Amino acid sequence: MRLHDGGRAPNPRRVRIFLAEKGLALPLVPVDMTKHEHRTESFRALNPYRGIPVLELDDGTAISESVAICRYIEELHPEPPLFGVGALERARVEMWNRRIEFGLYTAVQAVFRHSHPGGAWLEARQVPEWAELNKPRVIEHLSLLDAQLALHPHVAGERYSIADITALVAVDFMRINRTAIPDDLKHLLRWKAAVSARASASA
Ligand SMILES: N[C@@H](CCC(=O)N[C@@H](CS)C(=O)NCC(=O)O)C(=O)O
Repeated sequence: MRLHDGGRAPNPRRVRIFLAEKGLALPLVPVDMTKHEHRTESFRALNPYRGIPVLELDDGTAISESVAICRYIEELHPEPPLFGVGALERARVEMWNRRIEFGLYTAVQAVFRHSHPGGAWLEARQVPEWAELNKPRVIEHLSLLDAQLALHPHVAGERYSIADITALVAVDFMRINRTAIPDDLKHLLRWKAAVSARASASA
């Protein structure tokens, strides 16, 4: 099994952190997006959607989509559980992971892809207005997360989960846009310090 990885790209980092939390190390195959290595015919054979990460199994089966890869790893290595335990906790982890991915992460990504020079080649055309419209959405999603973290130590509740991983990757990705967590979001800042101190955060 090996992971087609992308260095500083956020989605591969989600899987690397997940693996680190499980205490697993997989061989990494570097894919240099700046050299368009994910757009070659050989990569397209692995993932026609041309995104990283991709988990390649020993028989050549390719699994893409970060959450699908993490679910596969979770099935093989259930401890520690990162998708929740029991029906309610699993639903909460799913809810928060989707909220963060489709809310905060998507907004941060839109700002990057439509305003940062490094995002230009990823889009057919950068639309700076779309970046501007997404900047307040980032702050709105951070505030929603802060409200949740006022009540719970972790994003989906009492236990560290994949939702914390997605949130950390999204928050760290804000750096490229020079967006900081507002000082008044104290709960979010407390959570960020705690999850960043975990060994997995350096993955
Ligand atoms: N939904 C996919 C997204 C994969 C994705 O878009 N990855 C980015 C890197 S973070 C990528 O490969 N982008 C290449 C492109 O947009 O051309 C996942 O969760 O893995």
